[in-house]
Amino acid sequence: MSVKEKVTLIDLRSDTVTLPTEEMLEAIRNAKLGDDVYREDPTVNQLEEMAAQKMGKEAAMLVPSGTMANLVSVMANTKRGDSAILEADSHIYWYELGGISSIAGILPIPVKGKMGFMDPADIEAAIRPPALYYAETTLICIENTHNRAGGTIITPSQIEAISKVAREHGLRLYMDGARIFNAAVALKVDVREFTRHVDNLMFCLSKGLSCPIGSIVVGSSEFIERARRIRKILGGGMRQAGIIAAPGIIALEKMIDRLEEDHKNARLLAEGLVKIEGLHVDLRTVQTNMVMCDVDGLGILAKTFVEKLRARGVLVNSISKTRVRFVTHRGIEREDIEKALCIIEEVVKEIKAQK
Ligand code: TLP
Repeated sequence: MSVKEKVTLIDLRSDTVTLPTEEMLEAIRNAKLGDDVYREDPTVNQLEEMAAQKMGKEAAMLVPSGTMANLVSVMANTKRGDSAILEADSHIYWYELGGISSIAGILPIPVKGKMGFMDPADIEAAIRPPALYYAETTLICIENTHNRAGGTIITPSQIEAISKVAREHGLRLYMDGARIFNAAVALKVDVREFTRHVDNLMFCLSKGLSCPIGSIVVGSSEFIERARRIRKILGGGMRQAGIIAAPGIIALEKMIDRLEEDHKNARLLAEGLVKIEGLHVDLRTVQTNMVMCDVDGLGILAKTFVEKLRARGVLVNSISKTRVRFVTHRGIEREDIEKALCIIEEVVKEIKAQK
């Protein structure tokens, strides 16, 4: 393909596709490094301190991915043979290869939520108390924002209600906060409003915050010490990890507030999509940087819709037979949304014409 013919792709598959900023690349080049397994990488130490402070917890630990952050955290919160309550559409349950069962030895108890929020009464009903025949429930996991529900926010008061159940039953409460800053920015509250009700959490640097790699586990010093040993067993002990931490510091300093732009673009996209006959978007779920769109009304499979958009330069993911997920991020501007909407409208017209 010549340069002229090269089509510019509008990549709405995920905020994980974001590339690092020039400033991040510069910071990687200049990072002060050491061996982080000896806790001697000054850049990692700085990032971990910053993250703990920002989240209002005692300590933090850098890990390579969100998946490892969740697995390490579940392991550090439980013992093999325990059970953990999680939302039936949660990332841990759907997209992490069942690692909490195959590696952590945990029985997951899925509870169906509404827009990602599990009713505390349903959680309470799902708890398996200590008894000879039960896998004792020791952990509740929540996800915020909730990915499969469409980037929906579990509000601080909802978390508080769940934490009450956790406390009453002596369970730990963990939050997969991969996109917790999206929730904080959308509600215009300090992120600690969300974190203060949970025992520990993780968040991702590599999504809307635009870092190339990395997630951070946050909690009490004692929890993080345990998590460090588990990270090492899983092969996640990193050496000069300052090259990962350096852009993370910039992310925490400079990339949080701009998430609001992603939210505005997601709104714009959603409002455009609802006007296209045959597509369905539940606007109540469009709270942050995602839009879930049902294409059932077109009488085609989501994956066929995805292929047709791809052929026209718009990249999205299907998440079920009928649903397509759009995610906005730093690489997407208002004009990209407008262009994507035009293309989607044309594709829908073509599909209808073929019927
Ligand atoms: N989510 C990815 C895919 O795996 C689906 C995406 O494109 O959204 N928790 C949540 C809530 C996530 O959305 C993700 C990634 C993870 C954990 C895992 O993070 P990584 O990809 O760093 O292992």
